[in-house]
Amino acid sequence: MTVTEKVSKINNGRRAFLTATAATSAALAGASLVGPANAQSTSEGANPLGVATSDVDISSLPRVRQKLVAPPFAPEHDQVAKGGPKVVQVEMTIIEKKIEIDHDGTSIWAFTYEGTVPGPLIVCHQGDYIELTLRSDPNNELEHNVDFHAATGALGGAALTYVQPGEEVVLQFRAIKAGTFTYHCAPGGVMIPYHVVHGMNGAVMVLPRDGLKNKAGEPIRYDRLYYIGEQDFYIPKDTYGNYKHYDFALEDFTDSLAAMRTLVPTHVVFNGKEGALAGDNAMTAKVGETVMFVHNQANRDSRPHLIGGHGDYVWEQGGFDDDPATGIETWFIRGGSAGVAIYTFKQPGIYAYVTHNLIEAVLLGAVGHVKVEGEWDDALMKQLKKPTRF
Ligand SMILES: [Cu+2]
Repeated sequence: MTVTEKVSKINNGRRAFLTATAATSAALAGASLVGPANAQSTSEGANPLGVATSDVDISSLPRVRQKLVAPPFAPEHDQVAKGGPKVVQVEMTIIEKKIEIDHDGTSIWAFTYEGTVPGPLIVCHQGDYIELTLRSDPNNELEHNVDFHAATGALGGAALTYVQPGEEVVLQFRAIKAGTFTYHCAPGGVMIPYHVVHGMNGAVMVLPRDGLKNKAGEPIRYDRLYYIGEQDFYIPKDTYGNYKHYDFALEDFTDSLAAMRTLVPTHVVFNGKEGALAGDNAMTAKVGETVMFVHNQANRDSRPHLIGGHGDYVWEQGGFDDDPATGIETWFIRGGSAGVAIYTFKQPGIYAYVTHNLIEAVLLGAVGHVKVEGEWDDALMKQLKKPTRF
């Protein structure tokens, strides 16, 4: 079967998937880019600001352009919203590109939003509208789209964002839930997991308008934010057990599906490549600084743990309407979600940020570092005797 025939077959599979999904016929027939928020409003009722969604004249709202940045960083944003709801305009270009994923030069034809794995973090406040212009690079081979778990209806927007190479589409959705949410490509059928495990996922953070709070209602603020996208890869091997290399996107399709069916990843890495957040690429902080870690895993469960530190406040399911867990050691990120841990560093040194399946961390690559500067506090830890023969 040629690549074209394969794509055609896959697209037919996608249509079958869509017709089997209850949401779609109405969504596909009725949704337009002009009025989806209004159309949804009657069932949404009051929004968090006490304003019915149907009463919002979107065209009169302030429009702000958010410049997306490469992970592990976050776009500039206010932790407490200034003013009422806004339209937050973002642009993403889908780029298929060959990337190296480990120190041995193992490669994959990745499907990316904005050229990075994970795709960039988008930040807004609850009640804001996100207006996404999604483009597919003309040099791409495949059809792509995006399913925002932060969005409501039309398969998270997936049904309204299919783009072929060289096309662009504009989607607007209202961020009605506060929290961190995965987004990922979902073109249909087997192409959904195939694209997701080729790097095509990212996260949206929807902050409460009045900012984050602890259980007592006191404000929680952060000095830095790091955005970690954990990616499981399933790289096919040849008969000698060596990882295979491919010359173009989709060439790995049959081999890749066979590797995916094992459910055993060959690589579990942070930000697209073994070591992307370790050593010279370590995240940095200072003693006394409060750091937010946003951890996204679009496909598979994970157990983030900061070795030598804690999660002071953790929303492991990502929902900011819930009270954060406090003072915990390891948090659980369900596949298909993003969660948040906040920690105020108390000691200098190198911390390892891992998934505490330590086989995956050490053998498969899921290790990052946080390099923290500052004064050591003997009251918290002190070596009372150096190693000596007893
Ligand atoms: Cu895709």
